Amino acid sequence: MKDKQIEKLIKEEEKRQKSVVNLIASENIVSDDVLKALGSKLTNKYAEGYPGRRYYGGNQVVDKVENLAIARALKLFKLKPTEWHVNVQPLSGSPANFALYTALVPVGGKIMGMKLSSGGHLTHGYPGSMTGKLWKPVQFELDKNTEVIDYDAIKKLAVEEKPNIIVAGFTAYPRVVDFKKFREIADACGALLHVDMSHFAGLVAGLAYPSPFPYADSVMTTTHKSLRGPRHAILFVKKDEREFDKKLDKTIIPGLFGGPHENTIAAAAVAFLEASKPEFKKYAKQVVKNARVLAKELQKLGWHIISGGTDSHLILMDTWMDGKGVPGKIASDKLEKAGIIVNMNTIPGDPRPPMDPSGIRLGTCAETTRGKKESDMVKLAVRMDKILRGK
Ligand code: DSN
Repeated sequence: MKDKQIEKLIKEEEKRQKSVVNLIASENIVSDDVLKALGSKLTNKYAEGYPGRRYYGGNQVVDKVENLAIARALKLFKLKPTEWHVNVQPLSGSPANFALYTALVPVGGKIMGMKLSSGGHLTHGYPGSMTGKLWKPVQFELDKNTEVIDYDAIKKLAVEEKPNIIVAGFTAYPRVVDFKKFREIADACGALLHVDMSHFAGLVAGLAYPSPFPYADSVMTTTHKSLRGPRHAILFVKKDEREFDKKLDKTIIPGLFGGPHENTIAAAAVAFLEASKPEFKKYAKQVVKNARVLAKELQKLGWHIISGGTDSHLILMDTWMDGKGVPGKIASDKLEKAGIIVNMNTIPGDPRPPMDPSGIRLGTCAETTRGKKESDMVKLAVRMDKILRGK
């Protein structure tokens, strides 16, 4: 590079990434092909509109790129183009969820989702997010004893509150979500069911986690977490007489976004192809196996693992344990000093504040990409335990 300052910083970051154990549940390590597409000259092109209907000239090639991304996204999740529509233009997860609500929920309507401190997301109706300001939020929490979703309690709340849309999905919930039950709840109160599968999309593609598609009206995923693609998002809506496809496309452009990032769309298409290969199924299964072993070993060493384990790539660990351990921020700092990167996280019903919570969140996507197996997780748990206990 001619820009030596940026070149130096890129190298510095590459070195940092190589030298640490990455347990950030929402991160992964992309292939060189994904990087090549991201850094390609596709970034030079303006392409407002959709394939065959662009505002600018010269879009013959990027039309093919976007159509390929659309076809691969549908194929990856085994969806018929007659039944599902996908928009591959959203720039990331939060604006994608915002676009979906804008398209399908009248402003002032109600969005029901999991509370952030229980493992939801800002865009699932957190009062500080625009999704909790422009729409009325209805938030549900986990069962305090079992630390898992209480479907009966959610149904009761949904029938009382009658939300326009229910969001099923999480950023810090380790268990399988029963999408069929969420469908029944949505039907019981006349709501739409939107699934945010950003965290587990790669596991769905790799058949290591249940698919939400048989039950949802709409599905959003980022492409950079378990799916191992670029920093991006895509939105699926059911294709039927409700015309969600038309409403969504109009909301994306001209409603909210300008020109799509065709280099990123190409990189997402690369990731969709990679995720459709048999090796990716092995990868997804290994991600879950590794997370299960890490959770079990940490539990054996005396740590409180929320919900007693995991069914996914994600572990929520209570490091504070009512004063018997260390707060999440200190735990995260101690681990980072020793070369293990995690993020502090609230735990369900956390007595501590969000910026100094009781726990940490762990995930096995990145380290499984690096080839780590169950035996590595056993060693990692012992190492983490020693660091956290200051042994
Ligand atoms: N920040 C992401 C995560 O870490 O889960 C969600 O937006």
